[in-house]
Amino acid sequence: MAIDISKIRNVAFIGHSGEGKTTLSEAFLFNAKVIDRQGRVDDGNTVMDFTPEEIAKKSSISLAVASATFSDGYKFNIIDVPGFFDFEGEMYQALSACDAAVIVTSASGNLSVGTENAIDCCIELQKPCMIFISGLDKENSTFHRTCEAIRAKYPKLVASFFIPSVVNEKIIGFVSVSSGKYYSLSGENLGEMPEHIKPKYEREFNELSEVAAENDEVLLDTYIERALTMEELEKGINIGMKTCGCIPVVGGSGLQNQCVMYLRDKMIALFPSPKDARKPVALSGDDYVEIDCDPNGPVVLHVFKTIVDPFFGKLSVFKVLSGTLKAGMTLHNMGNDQDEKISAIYSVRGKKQDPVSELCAGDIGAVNKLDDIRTGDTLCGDGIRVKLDPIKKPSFVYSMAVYAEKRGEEDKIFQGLRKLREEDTCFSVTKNEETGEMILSGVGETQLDLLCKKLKSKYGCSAVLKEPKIAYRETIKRRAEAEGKHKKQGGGAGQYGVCSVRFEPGAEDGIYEFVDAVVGGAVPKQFIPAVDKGLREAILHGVLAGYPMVNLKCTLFDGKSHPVDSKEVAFVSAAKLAYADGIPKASPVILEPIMAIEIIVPQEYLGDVMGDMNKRRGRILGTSVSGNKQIIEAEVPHSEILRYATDLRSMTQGRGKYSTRFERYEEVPQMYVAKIVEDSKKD
Ligand SMILES: Nc1nc2c(ncn2[C@@H]2O[C@H](COP(=O)(O)OP(=O)(O)OP(=O)(O)O)[C@@H](O)[C@H]2O)c(=O)[nH]1
Ligand SMILES: [Mg+2]
Repeated sequence: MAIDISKIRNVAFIGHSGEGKTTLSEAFLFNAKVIDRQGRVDDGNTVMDFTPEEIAKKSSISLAVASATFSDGYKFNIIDVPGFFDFEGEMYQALSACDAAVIVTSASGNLSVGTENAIDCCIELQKPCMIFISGLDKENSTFHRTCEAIRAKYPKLVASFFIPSVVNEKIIGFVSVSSGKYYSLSGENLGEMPEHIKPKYEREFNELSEVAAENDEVLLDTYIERALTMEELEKGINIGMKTCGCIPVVGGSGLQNQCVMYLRDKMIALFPSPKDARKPVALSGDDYVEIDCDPNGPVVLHVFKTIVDPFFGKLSVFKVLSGTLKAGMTLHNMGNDQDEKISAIYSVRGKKQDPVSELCAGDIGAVNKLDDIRTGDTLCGDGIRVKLDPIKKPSFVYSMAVYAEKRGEEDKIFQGLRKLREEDTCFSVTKNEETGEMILSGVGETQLDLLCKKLKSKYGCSAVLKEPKIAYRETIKRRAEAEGKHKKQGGGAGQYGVCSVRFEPGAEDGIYEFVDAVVGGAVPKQFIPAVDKGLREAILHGVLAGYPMVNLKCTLFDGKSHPVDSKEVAFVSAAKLAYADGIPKASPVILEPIMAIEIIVPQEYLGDVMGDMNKRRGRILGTSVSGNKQIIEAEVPHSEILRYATDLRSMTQGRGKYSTRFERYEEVPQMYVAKIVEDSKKD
């Protein structure tokens, strides 16, 4: 049956961890009769949390998709997004496919960080959104205080569409602020609203009118003069929805399936269909073009998620941006310039897939076993070649060195991580050439630990994470001279070479400079390169802790030779001896990498974060204001911020963000040298 695009809603459920997104998804799917029993996260039997890791953790780890068509023909593609900070990338992937978002928050009376981040993200991306205050069945829940806490932070944007009717501290029904109708928790119209709600209704209606009016100048003028009509109210809300100028708040309980159908109706009324949503833009040649959600247009798919299932293989989940995708079509993957034959198409329901013959523009589905398709790829049919920009990712600020528990399994781990990167694009594996370590960088500790668990369960190899080695370096601060003498004589062929070298700070290239200042052939011409070679080899290891030596100028100014026994090896060795003798006399020091760091925190954490930076030997370069956030620019030794991702999160309850880049090397203060030397010996 052909689907009416205007009846499709692609919606991401986002927000703080543990506040009810997966539970709400379950109620939603139950109401659409996609499942005949509502599972529970705590029982590990929900549609959306289906991986063994999610079931064990009782919390979502990666986004999950389920399509649900209600009997009235409305088709919802729900994307349940994990709320935990480390999985922020999943939210961006989900929002790249969804035309709107429901931000699920618990009725605790507070504005949680995850709720705030989700609202900010929707505002930034201009995604229409709505807030669902969940858990109203719980004893101490408070819709009112939670709504007020959100409203306090986002005045003139947030408007309640929902007034609970409470009797004996229990919610028995609610009034819809936009229509004034009174409903039971299961959605039956109960007629006239109770008398005691009327004053509250008046207040909320005015609040809603104000929010609506703020979105249009004419409406605002009207609102100042008189109350808005229902029509005007709707107009203001509709304009506001498009730009997050109106964020409706509704409530209910996912677990008890209360008011979930009201939420559904509001999603239908207030969220755009893919046709009415902001058009995606993509690069066509050198220009960006808008892509029309036209089922008769050329086919364009955008892959926003990859799931690697042990039974089903690789599943690439996409949104059809344009055209109608039919099984058997060949599409061109703009990611790798290859053609792919799409033999089968599926509609997704958590871990289950239902074959479908076609998917029209605006809809979401999946293809399987196409190994070369990656998250973020754009696939195009005949007559069009466009490419969407990469999906936004959080910064990979948390890095650990990854080792194989068993020697010889390094390659298995590397290959395993490569596979895991198909599913989780928010980490990288690089080799630090200087320290020789394999570095795993991601968003946070939980994510990296989880990757290790998956390496074990999926690929049978055990990885161990360690704090990465710091790429220290060594140099000298003073000038010193030394003689190196290599002498092996008596019995057979002898070896003889002596060289006098002056060591001083300052090399032209910042690392090493060799100057030949020998006069009168004290070191014969043909052996001078041997001295250079010996020194080049020597500087790979400093004399203090064995880190590479930098900024060293070596002047060969004298030496001795023997007509028969002088050989290249003798001068190579003599140079190394001169180095070993000379450098300790030249005030050697250890240098440490200094990182430039930019930290963004809400004003209230500024003092704590700056104080903490000082304790880490950080230097604050300046602070500035951006919206309601403070930006701190500082420089800090790399060794002091190895776990900063975790520390900043706990300092700011997850509200702080930061990024770093290598700035320069600086001398390590004397008091830390002994520890570095000791650690290097252990290695
Ligand atoms: N009483 C009650 N409990 C709820 C409700 N919604 C969720 N819970 C419980 O809260 C816990 C977390 O719910 P989830 O649905 O997993 O929360 P989530 O938002 O998906 O969490 P993450 O996946 O970690 O982001 C579970 O124990 C749920 O049973 C609700 O409406 N009422
Ligand atoms: Mg969840």
